[in-house]
Amino acid sequence: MQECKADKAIYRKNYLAYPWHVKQLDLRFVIAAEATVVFAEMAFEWSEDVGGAREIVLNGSDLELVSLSLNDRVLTENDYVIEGESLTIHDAPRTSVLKTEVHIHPAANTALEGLYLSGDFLLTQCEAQGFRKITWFPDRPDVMTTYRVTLEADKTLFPVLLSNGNEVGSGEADGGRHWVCWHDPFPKPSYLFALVAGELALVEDHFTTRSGRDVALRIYVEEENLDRCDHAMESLINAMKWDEDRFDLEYDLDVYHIIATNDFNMGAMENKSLNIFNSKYVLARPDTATDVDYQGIEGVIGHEYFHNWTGNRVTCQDWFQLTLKEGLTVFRDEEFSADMQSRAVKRIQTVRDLRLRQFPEDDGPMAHAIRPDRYVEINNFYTATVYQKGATIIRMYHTLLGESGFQKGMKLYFERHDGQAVSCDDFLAAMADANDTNLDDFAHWYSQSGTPQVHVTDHYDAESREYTLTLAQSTPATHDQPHKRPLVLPFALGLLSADGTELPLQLKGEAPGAAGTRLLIADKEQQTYTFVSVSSKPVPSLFRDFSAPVKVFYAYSAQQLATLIEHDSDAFVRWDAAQRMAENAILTQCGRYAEGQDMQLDVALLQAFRGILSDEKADPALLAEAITLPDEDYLADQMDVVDVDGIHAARQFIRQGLAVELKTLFDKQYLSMNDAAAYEKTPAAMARRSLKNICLSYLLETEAGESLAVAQLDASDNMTDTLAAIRGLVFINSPLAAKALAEFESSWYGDPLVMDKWFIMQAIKPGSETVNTVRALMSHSVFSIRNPNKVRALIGVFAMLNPTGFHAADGSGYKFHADRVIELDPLNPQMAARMASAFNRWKRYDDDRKTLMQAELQRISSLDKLSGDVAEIVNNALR
Ligand code: 7ML
Ligand code: ZN
Repeated sequence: MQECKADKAIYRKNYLAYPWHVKQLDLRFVIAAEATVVFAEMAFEWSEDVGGAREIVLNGSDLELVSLSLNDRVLTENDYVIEGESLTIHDAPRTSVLKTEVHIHPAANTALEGLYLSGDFLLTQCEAQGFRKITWFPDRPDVMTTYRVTLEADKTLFPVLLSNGNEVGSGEADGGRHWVCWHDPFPKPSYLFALVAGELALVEDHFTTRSGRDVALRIYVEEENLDRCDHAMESLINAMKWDEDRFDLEYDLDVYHIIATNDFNMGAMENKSLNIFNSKYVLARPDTATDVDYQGIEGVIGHEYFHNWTGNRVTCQDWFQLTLKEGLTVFRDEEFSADMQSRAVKRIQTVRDLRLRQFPEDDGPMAHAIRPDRYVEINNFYTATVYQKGATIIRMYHTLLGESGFQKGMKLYFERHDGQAVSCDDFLAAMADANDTNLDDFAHWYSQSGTPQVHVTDHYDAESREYTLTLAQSTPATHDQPHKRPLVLPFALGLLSADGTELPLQLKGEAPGAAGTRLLIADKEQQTYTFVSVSSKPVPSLFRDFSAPVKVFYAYSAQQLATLIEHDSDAFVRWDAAQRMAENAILTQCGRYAEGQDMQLDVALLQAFRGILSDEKADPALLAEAITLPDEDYLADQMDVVDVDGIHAARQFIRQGLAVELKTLFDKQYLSMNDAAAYEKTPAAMARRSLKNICLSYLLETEAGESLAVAQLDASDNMTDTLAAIRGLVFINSPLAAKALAEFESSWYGDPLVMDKWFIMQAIKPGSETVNTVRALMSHSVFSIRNPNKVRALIGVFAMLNPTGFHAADGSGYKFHADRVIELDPLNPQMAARMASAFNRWKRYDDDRKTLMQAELQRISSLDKLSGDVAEIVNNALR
């Protein structure tokens, strides 16, 4: 099995341009849920400059081929070869018009890739390789053409018929049928094709672009969701305006469509002028969606909109270049959110997420560079590495070149490549050329996997008033790359005096400079900086704003961390110092727990939290971040052998200790944030709710907590406060939790998105009993293994966000989860593979757990009919 999958690997170095130019693609769909007929007509022209054998190779998967003709001659089985997912026609004329007819079966499509059914309507998902499930075509991103699409269907069942571009015709047909024709003037790769057909309700607004183009903005949803589209529409308008103001990029068509569906494997999809969204990232009303949901919608609406330039106008040459569009677009959506909300809070959340999800990936069996060199199943490479780490690499260009240098690079990138499918090298070249600089060394960030470690040491000489700082960087070997080289690290540094004043940074040999952050470039294995005229032993403030995606090691004393927490000018460093202090405290107690000793509350941490909580001028959202303890998974990542129960016990012990000791302060902050004001969705109101609810979570560790939560629940006029209260009751095992959950269930039974939250609250509850709850909830009438949001809410959350549940010592969590992977695989391989990755880090646990997880991985791997998706994940994990 392992060998046969390895044979199917695709290598970046084998890239060959497609030897044909496709001048135009005409598609006609005769739509019905059970069987849809697809007629395609494509005009091929031989590209002299590419050469090679004059054969036409097309991709197709699960297609019922009805007919195939070349230049109006019907081809028989002797004229072409179908092998696996490709169809080859030999010796095609230099100008070839190919016509095909295929039948496909949307209602039977449970993989949610290609054309499929969601509720009563049909829709498509083509990225990365779903178009081949719709019709035979060169389904690769470097084949771009213009699409003309005619959709024909029953008018009652499918009143709305949408595809990319502009509507160019419509009419009635016999038998209560109708048709609509769409034309997209921009050449695009097949992965950006989309169609939607069904009965959908519409919310409409419009946007006038800077040059005066009036764009119709239409959000299509199921009728009952019409009152939940305001925030998505507002976010879209903000995104359109922001891209003009910040990136000088304007929208290029007269319509922009967004469709919300409950059945979607991912977050959303940027199909040209016809974005398709998981309803989670569109629908919101204060009583149904939390502040985090509102922020998620703003970010994802922005993300998909920004793809119109970074992804659609300029796309990827091949799928190895995925980060070209994704890393860049994530960077853009992060900046959009930072400009809309609080920049500092956004940065902290981004870094927390990177450390929690991407760092472990970079140290596991699926470690890969942001531009990988090989893959078996491309769907497995829509990863935190390609997206989030990719975005940090774009951010480093920005840090190195500055906003104006970066924008110059973007401008040149579009000047050179608008309308093309290009590579990461082309992006780098545009950045370098526009700034008249050489970025060749920086390019290694694209090809090297693993998280660099930076060990920092320093020395202060009171007599000479010299301070030397040494950075030693190294990247541990990963499964794919045994040898690593030093990378270019933008190193933003500040120095504080012991009393917290910012010191000037004057390198030896330089004239005196100003105090503040200084950007240095560390690109060698070891680098030493000597600063002169340093008045006292400084506290180094390292990698301000997380200027490079590295793990920083420096032996901070508790006193130094306290100085940074209290005084540093960089909000990220203040937060990071508090996280470090909490991490040290928890891991120390975890060690004591393992030795059977009593745990103790760390005095420095208590003191630091007292200081943080007493700050009445700070942004409440930043305060909330500062008092959020590191996640259990993050803490696990810092141990050589993960002690699941020890981490949980120690973190809980510290939480409770802080709650008891600082109860007065938590109370005070809670009360001052808990003004009786009516719900508002402003950043300021969201910030206040975030601090209020983190305070509540601490107060729930004290006796007074339960009644506070109940009062909050009764008074709540929004989902953020409601959920925080119920989650808290569930978490502390309150006898009132069951009633709260039951009431929540009966209020929201008919609402799929809200019911996801109900499943999550139960799946996330710590402890080895939760597997039984989760198993029982699978029989709940609202649960369906076919629905990705439900699978993520119940099964994904249990396996990935509930360490003490999933890693129960008896292996019950593992067995349950492996059964789910096996159950999902034939239905939806992409989702099954995502779920299977929960076992990826099995080698980091104790021997008993290792044995249990390995056995489950082997059980999955030995199945007869395993998808390539799951096989790649599981075989990598076992290797
Ligand atoms: C990232 C997406 C996919 C997969 C969306 C699917 C997308 C591919 C698609 C950031 C914000 C929102 C969604 C995603 C995401 C995994 C993550 N092209 O636009 O990248
Ligand atoms: Zn994207």
